[in-house]
Amino acid sequence: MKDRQYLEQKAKEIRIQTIESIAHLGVGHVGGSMSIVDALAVLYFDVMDIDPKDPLKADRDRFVLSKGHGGPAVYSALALKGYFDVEILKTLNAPNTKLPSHTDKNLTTGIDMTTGSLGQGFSAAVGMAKAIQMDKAPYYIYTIIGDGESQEGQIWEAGMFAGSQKLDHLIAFTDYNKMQIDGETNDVNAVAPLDKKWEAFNWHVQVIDGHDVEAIQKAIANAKETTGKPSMIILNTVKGKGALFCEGDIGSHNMPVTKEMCEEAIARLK
Ligand SMILES: Cc1ncc(C[n+]2csc(CCOP(=O)(O)OP(=O)(O)O)c2C)c(N)n1
Ligand SMILES: [Mg+2]
Repeated sequence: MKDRQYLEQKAKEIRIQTIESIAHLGVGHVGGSMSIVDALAVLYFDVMDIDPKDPLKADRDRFVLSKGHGGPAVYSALALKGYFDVEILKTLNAPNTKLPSHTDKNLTTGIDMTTGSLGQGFSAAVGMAKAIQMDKAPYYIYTIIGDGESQEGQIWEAGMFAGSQKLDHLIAFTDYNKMQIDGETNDVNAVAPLDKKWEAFNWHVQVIDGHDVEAIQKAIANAKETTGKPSMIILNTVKGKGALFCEGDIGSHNMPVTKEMCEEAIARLK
């Protein structure tokens, strides 16, 4: 198990690369990328059984970013992990890029599912978890959904299936940043109480600080010990976490980022 200092350093590096790549393009999904960084640091640098030198090895753990617009943060984690050169991050969403704004398994080494249409990635993750169960395979499927995404009916259809099928190698996270594209999630279409909803669907539920790497490590360990149920780890997060110019702002969803904003935010992170 990696220690807090190491994982916080990795999270910082992912945040810096994410802001830099979005600033290089000039616009992007800062808010929903930055809120999942700590979970990504734990998954990619401590928990997941993956090998950047053998990205398609059969028994690897899988990660599905169902809220596919957070792609820039995943690309930063992949580059820092060694899947491809960090310089490639500068091609984010450029013409003919291998790093489109939303994750695409056919373009990017290390991406396990194409996502972006909210709700669909989660269904794919549930299907992968069913396959593991049928194969009696040892690995795990990790997935992150958004709180706004949780308004999609498809989430609950797939969630009901996973609970009833006892898919205990599925470990999901909700990025509960309380905001979506144009407002507060509970104003648009209230999702609370998320914990009780998932429990009612036969999921093992934990609610934690989504920016505390040790809490994330412990929750995943706890989820792995739970048999007969899929796990939902609700991450209380702040949209735009670590991006000085937009932390906690609804306007952080998809926004312009200038060189100056980038430099100031990175100086603050360091
Ligand atoms: C099916 C579908 N409807 C609408 C959109 C447009 N969209 C992209 S992100 C987003 C808001 C999602 O909110 P949330 O899941 O809370 O994301 P986060 O706060 O993490 O950015 C919307 C409506 C989409 N990608 N897919
Ligand atoms: Mg949200």
